[in-house]
Amino acid sequence: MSASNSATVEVGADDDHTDVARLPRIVAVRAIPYAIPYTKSLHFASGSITVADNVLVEVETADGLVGIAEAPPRPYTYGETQESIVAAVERLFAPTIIGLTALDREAARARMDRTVGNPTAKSAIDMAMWDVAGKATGLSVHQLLGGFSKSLRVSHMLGFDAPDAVVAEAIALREELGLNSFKVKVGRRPIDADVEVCRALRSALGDAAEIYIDGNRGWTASEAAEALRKLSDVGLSRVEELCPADDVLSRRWLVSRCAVPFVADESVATPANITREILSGAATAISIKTARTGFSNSLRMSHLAEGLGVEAIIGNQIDGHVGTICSLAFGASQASTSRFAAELSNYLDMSDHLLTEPLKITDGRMRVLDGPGLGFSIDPEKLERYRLDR
Ligand code: MUC
Ligand code: MG
Repeated sequence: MSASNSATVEVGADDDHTDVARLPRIVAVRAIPYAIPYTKSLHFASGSITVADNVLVEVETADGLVGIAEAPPRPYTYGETQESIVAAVERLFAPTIIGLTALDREAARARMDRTVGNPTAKSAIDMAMWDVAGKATGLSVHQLLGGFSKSLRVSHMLGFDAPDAVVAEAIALREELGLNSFKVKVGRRPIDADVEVCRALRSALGDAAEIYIDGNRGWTASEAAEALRKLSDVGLSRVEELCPADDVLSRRWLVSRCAVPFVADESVATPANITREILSGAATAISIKTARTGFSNSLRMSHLAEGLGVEAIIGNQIDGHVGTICSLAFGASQASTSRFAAELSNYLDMSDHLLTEPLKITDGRMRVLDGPGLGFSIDPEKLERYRLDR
């Protein structure tokens, strides 16, 4: 592509740039749907998960290196399904990515953004490109992203259940893995069911445990205000999406009365969303999920949060094992996201995984995998067993 005199500039990487990079070009982008059941399903105000029906995305370069990431379909959050992710990757995005190198991430982003939506499909491609760039250079993605810390404290998401069952789950996780940070799903009606769960958790776990809540837009602003009033002595560290961001004025009213950081999660799927939500008073902190912003946009999200002076927490898109590795690599790479417990552990509820080596949580922390790339390998026999396209 050459510079033109006209006002329009073509979107894409130019040939000079890719020659300088001297990385082999991408020759294939594949989408592999698979399904692994959960042993314990997760229920929350906007939906539930009983099976990890994710899509593994592979980006292959001319020298045979393969970068891998995965996309979790969350129709109740982004409108994507497993089938739509496969179609978007194969039909819309692969043709625009093939021919680029793994370092042409900005060109890839611009080309994919000609299509609106599809955040997890785009993000899986972005992260697979980072993985293959790491493999090509012999460096870990975590180092390439910033490499701030070697491990993260882990926080676990607790779904809807009776108080006794939620307490038993949290205690078991603390005893077995040293977890002491818990995000409790709320947003049920009447609000007292959730209030009781939080109270029971605090009394069972003691003052040292971190407890915070996520409403997934389930309550109105006034229901959320009432719940916060009833929970005022429980010691929540923060609250998340208690009511819809689209209830613009009542959400602002709620946030202005909230004594702890109010986290925007599904309302900040893009960097522009952050600017809008934070500057309009609709939130005072953000959740970063690599499943929806990949690594390239997650960097933008964390830098923007830093610039705006708000806290950024690594959230969990109910990630599978590959998604967890991506969240961990990114979260530990930045000083701002390393400060807080990251939501990394819900893969524990899956009945199996695709990796050659299982993930580990020790003393409540996860250590980043050494590279190159993201540092994991897929077990071909397991993939054969769980893939849905054969
Ligand atoms: C979360 O933090 O909200 C549930 C729905 C979704 O989009 O993500 C999960 C977890
Ligand atoms: Mg959330």
